[in-house]
Amino acid sequence: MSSAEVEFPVFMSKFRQTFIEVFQHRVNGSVDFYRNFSSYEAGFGSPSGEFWLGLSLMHEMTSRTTNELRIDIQRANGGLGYVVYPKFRIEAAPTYILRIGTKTDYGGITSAAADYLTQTNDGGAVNMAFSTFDRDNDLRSGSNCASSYHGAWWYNDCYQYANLNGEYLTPGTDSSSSMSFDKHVSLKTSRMMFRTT
Ligand SMILES: [Ca+2]
Repeated sequence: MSSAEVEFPVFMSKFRQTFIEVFQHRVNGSVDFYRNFSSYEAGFGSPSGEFWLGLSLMHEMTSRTTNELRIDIQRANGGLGYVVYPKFRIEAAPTYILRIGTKTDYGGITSAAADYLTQTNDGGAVNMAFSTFDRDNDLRSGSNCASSYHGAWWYNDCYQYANLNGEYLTPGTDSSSSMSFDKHVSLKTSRMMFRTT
């Protein structure tokens, strides 16, 4: 056995214990998140600032391992919230369907709000395809949720209340097209990440 074959499993073990991949981060509205489907597929922005990693890479990174999703939010008043979902996976192109299980942990938001993403009706994002203003994969007939709410998301018909790629407005602004998570109020920051479990 070569040394490379011996060392590889050790490296993987360390990797799996410490690896956290942030795939969405917004802090000040400096990057425009109202983008087309190919932008969301390829990713945009900078990891040192605001960015979206890209659906193609997210699929590659979640398709061979078991991962959990964590979402961190900060409100206009500085209040923090988070929620964790198991079994996070992004399905393959062309629609990049979102898979997650029922929440395993949460704080700073209500239990009911932590379940909005996993509702299978009434606007839940789970099992939905990804939509942008130029790619209507949502369940609302006659209009495009991404266009209606200035976002890009796993829209259902259309959403409640998670719209984390919505418009960055002055934090605290009451708006259904804003960067929001548990109510129609614009957040100050948003961070979405996953790790292998
Ligand atoms: Ca539609």
